[in-house]
Amino acid sequence: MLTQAFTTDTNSALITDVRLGLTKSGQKELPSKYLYDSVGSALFEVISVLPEYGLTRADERLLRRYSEDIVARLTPPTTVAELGSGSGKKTRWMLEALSKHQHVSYCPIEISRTALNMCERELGDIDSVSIVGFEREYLDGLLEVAARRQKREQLLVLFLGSTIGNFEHPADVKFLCQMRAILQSGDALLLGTDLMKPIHQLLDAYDDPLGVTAAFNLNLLARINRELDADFIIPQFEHVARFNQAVGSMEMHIRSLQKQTVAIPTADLSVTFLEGETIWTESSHKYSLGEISGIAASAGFRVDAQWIDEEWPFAENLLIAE
Ligand code: AVI
Repeated sequence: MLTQAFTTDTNSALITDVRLGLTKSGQKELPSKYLYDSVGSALFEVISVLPEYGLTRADERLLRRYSEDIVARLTPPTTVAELGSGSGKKTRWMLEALSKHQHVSYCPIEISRTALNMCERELGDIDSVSIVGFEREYLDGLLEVAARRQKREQLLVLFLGSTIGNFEHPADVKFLCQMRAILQSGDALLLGTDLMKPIHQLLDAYDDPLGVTAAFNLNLLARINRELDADFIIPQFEHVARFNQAVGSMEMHIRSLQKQTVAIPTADLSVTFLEGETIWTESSHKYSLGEISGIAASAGFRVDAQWIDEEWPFAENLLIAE
């Protein structure tokens, strides 16, 4: 049941980030969060069912198999906040397991209204679950959820799908620290992390033969055309996926196929691209188990339990705030 929604305006933030990212000296870049407008969110849903991209299915398998075990380790009553709920499909297993024991308040936090709507449609039928969506940046949303919690209620934060890997290190640790500062001791964080796997498998996953990931990436330029009235000619750019060995992350870039100048009137900007120059649009870190314990500890969490998918190396980590 959808009880309420809180909304915000992201357009001015997009203008600021486009200005900053495209006028930087050296590597141009755009924050990966802007990949998820309504077109991008729909394309990501398609990516998650591609045979080459096993991440989402691994996450789902673990939650389907182990949600009862995860719930058994919580200390109810528990309120659930989810950062970046996406379609909400994976969350069903957790909410169903938890709602066998208590009424559940579920607070998805998303900057995409489309994703929030999908999530509310997907999960709105579960008995004993009330949904309050927050159209917010993750930490702003979490602050609001934390402020509304009842005394003695445990907060369980779901941060699934290895979205943490999209924060470039050490921003991932900084983000976990900021999250920890909002939580109380004993609160829980269920953190999904994609694990390191053979590089050829990663390259296929991030540059699939159907070109869905390419469309997902290039949509960022199309979005800037739509929202900031820019004149990117999309076929003059191409999607690039590469593995950065030094940091253990997959990267997505958008490469300019020729020298060209693009006008972005709403941002009061004109940007020249050299032939072959790229815009860095996403990092996706692939963790080792040791690394996960390390980042958890430096952010003030202990690893309570881990569940690992063998088919597509991926870990679900239950972290408890110390
Ligand atoms: C959402 N995030 C964890 C995905 C990833 O794998 O890093 C986004 C994605 N980028 C390309 N394909 C999927």
